[in-house]
Amino acid sequence: MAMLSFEKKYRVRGGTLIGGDLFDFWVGPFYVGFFGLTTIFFSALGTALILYGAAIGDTWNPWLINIAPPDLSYGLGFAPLRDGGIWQIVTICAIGAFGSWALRMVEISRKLGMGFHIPVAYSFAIFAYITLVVIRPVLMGAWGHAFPYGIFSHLDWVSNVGYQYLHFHYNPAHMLAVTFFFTNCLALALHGALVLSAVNPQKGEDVRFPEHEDTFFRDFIGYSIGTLGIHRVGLFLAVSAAFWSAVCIVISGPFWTLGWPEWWNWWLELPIWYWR
Ligand code: UQ1
Repeated sequence: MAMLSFEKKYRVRGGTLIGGDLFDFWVGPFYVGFFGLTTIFFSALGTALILYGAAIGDTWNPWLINIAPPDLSYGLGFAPLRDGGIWQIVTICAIGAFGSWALRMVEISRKLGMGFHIPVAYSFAIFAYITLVVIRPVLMGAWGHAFPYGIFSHLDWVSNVGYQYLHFHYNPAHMLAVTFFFTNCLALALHGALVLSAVNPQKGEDVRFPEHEDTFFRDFIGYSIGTLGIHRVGLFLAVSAAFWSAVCIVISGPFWTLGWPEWWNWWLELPIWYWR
């Protein structure tokens, strides 16, 4: 396996959270570590269970394979394998795999003496998933409130849960989440375009540096956030999108049971409409 010239210098011992030197090795370009092994264990077991669930299910059509959570009548108890138990173990495997993946990021960051921004950012995605399949179902008293693992089946779940609250787009936290997703998209498009326009010139042209990037935005909107600042904004927008997504679903049911359009009645009930 070819090694990039800098890899020799940075492939140093240490930084592990668990296991000391025992799992402190690489396979080809990949760092392994204790959490590399647990990632492989949970992903392999979870995938095998999904395949088993598909095998005892009605279809091999990849769009229609469905691993459903237990019926609401099971509450927060364990269900038999064929009755939602597979979904429960797959969920444990998914959380185990995502958590292991985050802790492997932590070990690699420690090894390299870097900040923990990457695992912290990724943990917002894990938090959003755990909100859907653990926190909200626990608050509502049944695993059956979680979403099923399947392409069409999870789309149906999203649609049905949305209509349960009449019009989900009136959910203020959903509004925030959507706004963060769109703004994140705008920021990454601006950033990608700006960097390419400066440092990937046509043949024969010179590379432009941050002074040019700053000047473009000073000329354009009177303000440049700077080369470090744009990455701070990007991280903030991205984790905020995941965070408010989690908030918008966890408040639907546990904290608000009516239609979301009705939530806005507080506005109509403000004592300022006297003159209407
Ligand atoms: C920006 O100001 C900047 O600093 C030079 C970047 O760094 C390369 C950028 O990528 C972008 C997109 C901007 C402009 C962004 C804002 C919020 C003014």
